[in-house]
Amino acid sequence: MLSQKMIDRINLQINREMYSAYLYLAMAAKMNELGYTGVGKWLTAQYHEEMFHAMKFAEYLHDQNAVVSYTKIDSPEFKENEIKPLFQHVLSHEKSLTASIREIMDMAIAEKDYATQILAQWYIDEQVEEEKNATEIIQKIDLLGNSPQGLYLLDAELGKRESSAPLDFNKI
Ligand code: OFO
Repeated sequence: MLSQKMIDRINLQINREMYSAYLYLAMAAKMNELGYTGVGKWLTAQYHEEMFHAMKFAEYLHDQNAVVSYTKIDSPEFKENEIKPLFQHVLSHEKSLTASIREIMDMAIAEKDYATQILAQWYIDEQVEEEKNATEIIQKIDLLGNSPQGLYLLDAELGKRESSAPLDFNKI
């Protein structure tokens, strides 16, 4: 059984994951508008990943007989309309999510809540991957010298990404 404090904190995290999904969807729209449809596809896949993260937390609350609260999602905020600053924003956003997940782990450890520790560990591992993905894209942009030809090739490569997020959350 989860503490009310933990239930509230996981519900807050669900909102943060959904905000992340919304942010990446808005970024995808901007990139598509600018003709970077490969980057748009990558960001849309990222949107699906974030929705999966939100739904995984919601399913966990259901499994623990706790109430899921879906609260207001803020409007996505970003102003970047170039590839490199955009991915720098993605990376810093992912770092903020990592810090947020670590708070859940810290709380779970303090409460001796072993089930939530195992769940939080899944997200901690996922965050290593998410930060790595954004970092590698920034490195590639630097290697290509941020040139138009390089960005064209990068756009084509990023457009190959398919979301691996499962969409069959039938309990939610
Ligand atoms: Fe991109 O991360 Fe969710 O948690």
